[in-house]
Amino acid sequence: MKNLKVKEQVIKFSKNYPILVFYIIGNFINSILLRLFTTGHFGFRALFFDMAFILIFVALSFFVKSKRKMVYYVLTTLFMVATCVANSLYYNYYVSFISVSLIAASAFVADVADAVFEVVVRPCDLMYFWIFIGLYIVYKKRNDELKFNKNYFISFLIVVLTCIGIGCALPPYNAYARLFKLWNRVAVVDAWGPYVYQVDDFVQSLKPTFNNLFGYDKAFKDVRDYYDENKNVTVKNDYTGIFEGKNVIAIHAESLQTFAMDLSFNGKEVTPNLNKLAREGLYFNNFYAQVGVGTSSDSEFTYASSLLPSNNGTVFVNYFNDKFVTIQNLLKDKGYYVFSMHGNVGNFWNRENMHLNMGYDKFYSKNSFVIDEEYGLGLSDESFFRQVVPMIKNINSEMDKPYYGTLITLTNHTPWGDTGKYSDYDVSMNTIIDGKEVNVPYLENVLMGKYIKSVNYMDKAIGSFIENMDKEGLLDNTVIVIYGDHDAKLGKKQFDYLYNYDPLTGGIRDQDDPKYVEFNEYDYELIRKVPFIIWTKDMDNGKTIDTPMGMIDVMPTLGNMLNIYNKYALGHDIMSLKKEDGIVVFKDGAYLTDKVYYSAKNNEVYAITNSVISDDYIDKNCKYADKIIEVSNNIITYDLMKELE
Ligand code: GP9
Ligand code: MN
Repeated sequence: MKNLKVKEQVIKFSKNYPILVFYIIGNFINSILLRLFTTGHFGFRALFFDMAFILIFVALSFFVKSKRKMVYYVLTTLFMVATCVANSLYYNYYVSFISVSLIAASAFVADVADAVFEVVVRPCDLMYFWIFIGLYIVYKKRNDELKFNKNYFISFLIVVLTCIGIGCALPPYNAYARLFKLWNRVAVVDAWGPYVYQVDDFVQSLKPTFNNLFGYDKAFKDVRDYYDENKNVTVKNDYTGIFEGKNVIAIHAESLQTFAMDLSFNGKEVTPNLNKLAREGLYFNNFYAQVGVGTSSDSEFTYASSLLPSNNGTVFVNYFNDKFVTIQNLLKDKGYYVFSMHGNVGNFWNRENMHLNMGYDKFYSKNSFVIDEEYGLGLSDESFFRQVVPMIKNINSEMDKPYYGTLITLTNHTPWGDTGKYSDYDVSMNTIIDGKEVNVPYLENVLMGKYIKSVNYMDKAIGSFIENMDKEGLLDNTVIVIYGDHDAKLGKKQFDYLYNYDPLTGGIRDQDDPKYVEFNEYDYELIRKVPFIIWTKDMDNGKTIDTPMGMIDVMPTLGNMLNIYNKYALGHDIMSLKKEDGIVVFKDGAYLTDKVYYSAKNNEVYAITNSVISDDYIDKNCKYADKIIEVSNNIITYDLMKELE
């Protein structure tokens, strides 16, 4: 009887207030669409929170004046639609959800907007706007008005509380921890829905502003306890001090991925120069960048400090005044001249401020160069490296001390639109069709092909740089370090072109084709590795190190060779680590060892070898990953190094 009454009430309400009903259903559908267009997860638990969120807006509308009500519906819908569109676009690029703390970094994202949009905009990303058309049509037909009605108001509150109650009772039970920590944004959207996520993100982004009000003492105690329990003891090994007092040139190679080094087209290697350096020097071939939204700048930060990037905003932009122990600062203390060089403007990623804080004596940015050739984001790598040699020569002769320099490349930045102007590297394929040798385009017309051409160009530029440095006698006492700063953000489909191109049809092979090469979502994660090479002119018998290693391990590994030591490093000296102890922790709680890739967003283990994996193994590494992320975030958010040092 009572049920019938409720049903009748709902029907009556729907008839009387079609705009409101459309508002509820429309925004609810959009939240589901967002999940389907991004993660593809339906998120049963999240449905209750989406509904509760929308109904809270409805309940609040009782307090809005009648004539403003429609404006209120439109504005709140705009907020929800903006959440959906922004996240939909963002997910395609970063495979995560957007953060308001990015607003501070948006200037840099805007600069690479061409790249973003070339890769990501799909019609479905804009589909959420349908709701405004619907609202308009319903409004034109019926301009109903919901006046304050105590019974309705209480009913809405009851439904809101019921939705929240049911949602909270459903698994996963670590959803609360994830909501508070906000490292794994995908899992937060899965469990709480996009609207709750966005509010959570907003509240969390205010945390740094109020960090003295809450959390400081606990964060400080946790971090101190961590270092007390995990004392970093220096372990001497065969590499300790081998480069002490030598000059170092570190090349930050934009978007250079390891897989490109393993490829050849028509008998020509893509990266003959890098391959030569890798063969002769120390080559870390199982190395991953650990970046967040700060991409290039995050990798610079993690390389230098052996901390993970921030989960709230970007260190270079939001925490550039914090104190950090870095390779640059430690070498400067040892009497080095420390500099960086980059053909882009100095304020990009706020480098002009952050580089000084990191310990660089000088940042030679765009205005230190003659801009005589521009591709993509700016000064071409060839011109950059050509101009850099005499600058280093000056430093070498004028400074009466060793130097450490970071050279940041630019041309290989997505979307490689200018490759036609600077590369004639051939990515077509000669093949036999019907007994005749024919040439088919293969990667000529796809993004993967442009990327390969561009990597070949960067390789050439680096090759000439090494040659010119040698001609000037600048390699005799100098260590060359090369690292790929992060993956190139090529979509998974591009790897289908690479591995599953069918020369007969010019398309991609079907999964049931016997020649189809399996390339799943985890293969895609694993192929994100980037190279890390340490080379000197006199090295002849090279060594390849395949221990899983992250950017966070560079400082302890290279540091040991230079005889500098950072007791707050969270990474390890890879030369002292057994292969089975290597672990790469990613910012969202995912990790990789020599046996597994653990996906935090899917809570799934992907086995890399045939060895049996125990639950204990997974748990232990999950705890370790969480701890490293937590300690890094606490140090950054609360500027703890000031206190610790
Ligand atoms: C530009 C550059 C690019 O100066 O380092 O930054 P990214 O978009 O790779 O973070
Ligand atoms: Mn970069």
